[in-house]
Amino acid sequence: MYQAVITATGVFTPPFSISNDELVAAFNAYADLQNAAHAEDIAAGTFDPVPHSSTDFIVAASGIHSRFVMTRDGILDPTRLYPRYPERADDDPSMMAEIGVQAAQQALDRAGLTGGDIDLILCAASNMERAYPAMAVEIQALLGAGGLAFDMNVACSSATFGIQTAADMIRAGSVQRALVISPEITSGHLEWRDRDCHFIFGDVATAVLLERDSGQDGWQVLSTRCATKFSNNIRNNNGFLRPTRDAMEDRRDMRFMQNGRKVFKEVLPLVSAHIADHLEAESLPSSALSRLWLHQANKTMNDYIGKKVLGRDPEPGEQPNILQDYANTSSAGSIIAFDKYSSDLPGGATGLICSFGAGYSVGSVIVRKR
Ligand code: CO8
Repeated sequence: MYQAVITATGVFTPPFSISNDELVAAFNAYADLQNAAHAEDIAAGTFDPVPHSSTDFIVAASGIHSRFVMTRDGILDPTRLYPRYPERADDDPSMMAEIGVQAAQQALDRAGLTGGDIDLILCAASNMERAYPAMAVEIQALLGAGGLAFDMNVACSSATFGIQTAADMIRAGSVQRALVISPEITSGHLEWRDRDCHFIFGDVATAVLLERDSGQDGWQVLSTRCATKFSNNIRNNNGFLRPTRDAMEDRRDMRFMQNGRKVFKEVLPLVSAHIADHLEAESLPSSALSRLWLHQANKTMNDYIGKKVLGRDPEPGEQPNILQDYANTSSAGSIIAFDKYSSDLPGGATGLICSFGAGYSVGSVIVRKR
């Protein structure tokens, strides 16, 4: 059996960002407009006033300070509060393919390879821009890659599930070089008019290049473990049956929905136990881990998981967060952290990439630097 090694990663960061203050100002202006328009209904008790959001709450509850977006157009307009992405012609590259290719090209350049060297492309993300043809096949064509390509959707865990899939195919010998690409345009799916979640997400694309191990520099994939457990607490009801419904109005549940408090409570023990079991199965004590690259949803969650896994408070830099700048980028978060905070580690260092989210789903990847 062959082994897989991560030889490069790439991150495409969108050119625009929105600070909490800008986001909250737009949301509060929207709330004021709504409340003025429904003043009589509010007085009659038939309309609940829209409460203001606050930067202090967002920072304290999540650790997020700002987020990157593919456009600011529309998101900060209090009469709209959702982005404006013009429709593209069928022959133009889709948005997801376009940013996925940029992340992939960065990884290829770093490894000194070209698209033609790749024989597996996985587009692993929480949303696909269309049902078919697969985004991955479009990316394969744009990169000039060979072999095969397909899409995977495991919400926030898509990238780690993609790494396991690619590593398994490399181990089995069916492919030699794979790109796991996670373009996350969360801005198109987020409900910017709901103060409970309007601050959570940001846009980005990441790419992970895996190759059959032939002694190259990089991170050996020592072990992968993925698991799922059904929950309705993070849900989106959009899908191909939607046009068959009699009521066709734009429903709230067609975008991101979550019961954040329940997710927080239920996912923490699930993830902590998953990582502990994975390490035990590999006979690795947590003290063997030089770094944790965790899913980037919430700073308090990461602090808790880090402490639980290591059995002590993580030292500064041992469990790097990027969510303060990027917010939650769904499947891409742990890969951004890995991309930005791994090159300083010495040869022989062992680390763990872990993502978790809707499904519920948890994926962990134990890697060792060559
Ligand atoms: N400003 C001011 N007050 C607010 C705001 C706000 N913006 N929002 C809520 N409040 C109020 C609430 O109304 C509540 O008031 P009250 O106590 O009077 O009822 C109070 O503040 C506390 O609210 P919460 O209990 O909701 O606050 P929490 O401390 O639980 O923090 C979080 C909310 C940050 C959402 C937290 O619960 C959390 O991080 N949970 C985990 C979330 C998580 O990890 N989810 C994973 C989702 S990602 C995923 O799986 C991928 C999905 C697919 C991608 C989709 C792309 C878009």
